[in-house]
Amino acid sequence: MNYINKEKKNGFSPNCNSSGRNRGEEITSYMQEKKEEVEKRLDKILPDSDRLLVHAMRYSLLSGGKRLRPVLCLASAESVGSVTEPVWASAIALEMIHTYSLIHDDLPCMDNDSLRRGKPTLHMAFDEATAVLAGDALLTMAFGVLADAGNTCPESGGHILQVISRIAHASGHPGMIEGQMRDMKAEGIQLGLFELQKVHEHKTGALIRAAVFSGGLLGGGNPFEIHALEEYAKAVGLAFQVADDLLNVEGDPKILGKAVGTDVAKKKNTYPGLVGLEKTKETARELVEESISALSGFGQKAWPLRRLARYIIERDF
Ligand code: GRG
Repeated sequence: MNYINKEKKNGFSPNCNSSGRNRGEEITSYMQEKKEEVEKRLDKILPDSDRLLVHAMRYSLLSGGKRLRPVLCLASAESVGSVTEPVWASAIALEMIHTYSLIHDDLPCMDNDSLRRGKPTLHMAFDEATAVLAGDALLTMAFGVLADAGNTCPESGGHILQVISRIAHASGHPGMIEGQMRDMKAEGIQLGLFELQKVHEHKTGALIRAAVFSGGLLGGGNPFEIHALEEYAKAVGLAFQVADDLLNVEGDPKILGKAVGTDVAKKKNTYPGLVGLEKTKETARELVEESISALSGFGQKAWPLRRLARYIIERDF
């Protein structure tokens, strides 16, 4: 899926870097490198065990995925400073929360999906009660990981508390769960564009914004930088969901690792359903440009964030 016609030069994001290497290739290896480190850390923090619960948690946590929220968190930290251990803790915690949300979202009482990341969903591979409990355990563990980072790095304590608060809001009733509730209750009811945007901002956008905020704050960003990162994340979060809506229409289930056409089948409110495919693609492009403009005051260190914004709407899965 490639909705970018031509790359806009804004002073920092030409197609090639100074060594002539293609930015598209570079972001792929950047993401791969981060993904591998995220997976190593997830594996270490939740080691294999003969306990059924741990086995179920690991089944979903280590079943692939793009690791986009951790990557955004790490890239945000790099754009303003550096990746410290508390940044890593946030990255790991965000992926645990994201995985829990997918497990619960796939349950028969929610979206009732049987395929995720190319594998049977957790309730299919185990059973429904185990899937509920594994999701619960991942969510609570995420906050333990953050608190432990505060204990290990007391000098970051104040910032870690801010991050805990932000992630709790983003994943809880003011954020992701409110989005899920709105989405569920709107099935079969035609929402307007404003209401649809609100669903997306809560359901998917809140955690993405929290990822960028956490990396920015713990990476050493100043209030101006954090403000710019928030603007970036707002546009990127919406672009992500708009792209997800498009993939549900035009994506390849083999590449996606999950079913397509489910939004229409379930009478879900989506951008393509509301404004059509062409307008949806245009919106995706505009959001990416908006996100990149928010970083106009940032230097070369923000190239992964800029390129990730493009990747988010160019991706095939
Ligand atoms: C807590 C039940 C509950 C739900 C929360 C976010 C959410 C609401 C549910 C997730 C379900 C979903 C399919 C949302 C649409 C967009 C989205 C989050 C897609 C999956 O995220 P990716 O593409 O997945 O980052 P990978 O597998 O790459 O991690």
